[in-house]
Amino acid sequence: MSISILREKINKKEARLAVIGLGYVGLPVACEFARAGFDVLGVEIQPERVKKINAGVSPIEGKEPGLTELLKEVIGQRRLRATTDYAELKDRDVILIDVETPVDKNNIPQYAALRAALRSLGAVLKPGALVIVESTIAPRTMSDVVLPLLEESSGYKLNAGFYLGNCPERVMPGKLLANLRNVSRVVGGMTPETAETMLALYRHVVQADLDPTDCITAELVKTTENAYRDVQIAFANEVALICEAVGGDVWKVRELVNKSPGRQMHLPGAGVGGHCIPKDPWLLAYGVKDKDVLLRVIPAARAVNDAMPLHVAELLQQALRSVGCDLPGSQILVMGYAYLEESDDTRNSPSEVLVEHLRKKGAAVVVHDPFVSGYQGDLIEAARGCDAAVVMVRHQAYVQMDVRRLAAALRRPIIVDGRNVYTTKPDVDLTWVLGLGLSKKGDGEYNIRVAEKK
Ligand code: SAJ
Repeated sequence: MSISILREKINKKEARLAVIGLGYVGLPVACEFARAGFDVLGVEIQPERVKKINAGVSPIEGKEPGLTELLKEVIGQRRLRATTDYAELKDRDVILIDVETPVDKNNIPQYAALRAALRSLGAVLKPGALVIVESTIAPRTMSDVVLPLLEESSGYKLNAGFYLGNCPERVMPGKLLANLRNVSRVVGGMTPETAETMLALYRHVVQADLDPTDCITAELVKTTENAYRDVQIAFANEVALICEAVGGDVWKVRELVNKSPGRQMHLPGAGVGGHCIPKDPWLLAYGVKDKDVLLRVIPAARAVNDAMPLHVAELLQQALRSVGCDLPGSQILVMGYAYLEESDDTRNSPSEVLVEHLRKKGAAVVVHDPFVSGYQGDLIEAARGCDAAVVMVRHQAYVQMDVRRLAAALRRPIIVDGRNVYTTKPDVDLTWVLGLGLSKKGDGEYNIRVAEKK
């Protein structure tokens, strides 16, 4: 089938779609195109997920406004069906690939899921089909990995037997459907005509800008936009360290810096977690792995952000020592285990790093998080018997709580605030709160006057 005929079929919603990988990206994508009126086949390797989805039950944890209802609707209308059988892809005109693309502990991209999907798809690929990779991938992955694998496994040639593009997703947990509809997309085609055809497809779902371009640009934009955020956060964290050392208040500094035109200093904090920001800078860096380019800023930013949970642990240890205690033998309350406020997502959570470190230092740790199962419950009860507390996530439950009650429940009213939950609250007596990015006074005394042990 020629690409112009395929484009016509897409315009008329007669093209039969497939989504490979029904995770937190693929499932909403499949639902959205089904809602738009397409016949969508979802291919997923986990039989349990397939069963749940075909029963109209979303396997995605956490609050995703509208997703459960939409899934029920499109399953009921038989517009979406899930399967584990790749052979069912043989009659699909457009296939979107939404599989995971993690990096390993050496920050090398792990494309096993992507390669497996491409091999299985290639074996049954319908001639003239359009394949679109939506997963986040390192620059040059489309040309060096996806294209050769698809040609080899299908026996077809690009732009003769199939068409190929890259349209990176821009979704965020908690706003999956909203982001899909309202956030602009970079639409990278291996040819301008393929990009045009991709625009025809995404226009059925995306109400924001669709920016046609080539594949290398699409790969660069996605990884760069997250590396940008990581570097910005690292800069804010480094300013916080400077403020602590010279008697500043990073929150006041940030507020006034951002009054300067064109400045947008990000929020310093106890670390950078999630499924995107810690990973995508390494995907970007991987794109130049065998090129004569020396990267310094991007790796350094990762190092700064990865060290923040350990810096919070240092603040805690110094505060404990200022009252004659220390980490060994102490019991510490860690407030927040998710990587982001108002979320239950714990992927790459900075709290995980902190908890492991404190335990290695001989401290007992009590974890609390209103969203993460296993760590919910009454915070004040959790605080009883603890020597100090560390705020790692800016959950609203912590923001709204009366910090004096927390201080009173702790054995020592030491609260290390890694997310500026209490440090700038006017009614909070800094007697109890040691804030990341706030000055330490004089000879090591902290912006904390710790009440004597109860
Ligand atoms: N964080 C800071 N300081 C900041 C911002 C974030 O320390 O100024 C920390 C957060 O606490 C968290 C981590 O960084 O631990 C990531 O936070 P995030 O707000 O970037 O949330 P993510 O990881 O869900 O990022 C996603 C990204 N979206 C995609 O990759 C499609 C990112 O590009 C978006 O900017 C972000 O959502 C968003 O704000 O929508």
